[in-house]
Amino acid sequence: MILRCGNRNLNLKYPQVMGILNVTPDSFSDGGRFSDLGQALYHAEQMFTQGAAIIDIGGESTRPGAKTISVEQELDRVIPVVEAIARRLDVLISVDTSSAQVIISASKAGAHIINDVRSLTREGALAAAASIELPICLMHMNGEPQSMQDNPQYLLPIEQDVLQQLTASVARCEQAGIERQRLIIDPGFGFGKNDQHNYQLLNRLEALQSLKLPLLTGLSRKRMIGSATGQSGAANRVIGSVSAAVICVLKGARIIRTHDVKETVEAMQVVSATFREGND
Ligand code: 7PJ
Repeated sequence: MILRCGNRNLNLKYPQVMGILNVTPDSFSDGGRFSDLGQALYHAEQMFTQGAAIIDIGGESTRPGAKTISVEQELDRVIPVVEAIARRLDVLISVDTSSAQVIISASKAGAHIINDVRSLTREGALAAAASIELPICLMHMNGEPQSMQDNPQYLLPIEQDVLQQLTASVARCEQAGIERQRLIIDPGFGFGKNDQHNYQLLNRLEALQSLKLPLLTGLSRKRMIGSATGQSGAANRVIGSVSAAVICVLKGARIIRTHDVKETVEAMQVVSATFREGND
């Protein structure tokens, strides 16, 4: 129920909102507007004021077809932002990275959570994660970002594939010395999944509760939202995204990753008010 994040605690009895801070020049939904340090800090402060418990900083775009960047470029983009936020805001800092060097440097710079869409499969990432003491988010992905949306296929029902892959990732982490209580799981909406896969997964999301680990979901402004609402522009997908976030939380998710913090926090306040009157 309480996740230890470095020197801080995160209460997962109630849903918590993770605001997305992209420091990439090509992230699809905010188009690199926050690539400069001042802008990044301003956006982080705004999300904090709106009620984000966590700010998720990403320097490498994982959108389909995005260019890979060097570790040096990623460090240059991400670490100054981590340091600046750690100094100024009383918020948890998550770093969206797959690189061993960034994991280590982010931890030293004041990060509280590591969010790796590749689940520590890049060279050195597993050992890097074992050498620090922060929670790690492991995500399901089918394929690699470059090609994952080229006709994704599953042999098993999708939630079973997701559960199997996450179970294997968790076991691999435990074998490497990463304590189970440091792990967070994420089904990876949109990562090697077509619209039908994504909605089947959302419908059966409670299947992931069998791992008994904190569940994070990110559907914010994704294509699956547009495909249900007909909204092609990312900024017009807020209501659809918030609706999906509410479904996730009712099916067990406790961390919601979003671009739209104010709207998502309000929805989560209604969910929390409801949970508070429960018996558990
Ligand atoms: C996710 C993420 C997600 C986690 C991105 C986007 C694409 N990390 N990073 N879960 N998505 N843990 O925001 O549309 O779903 S990047």
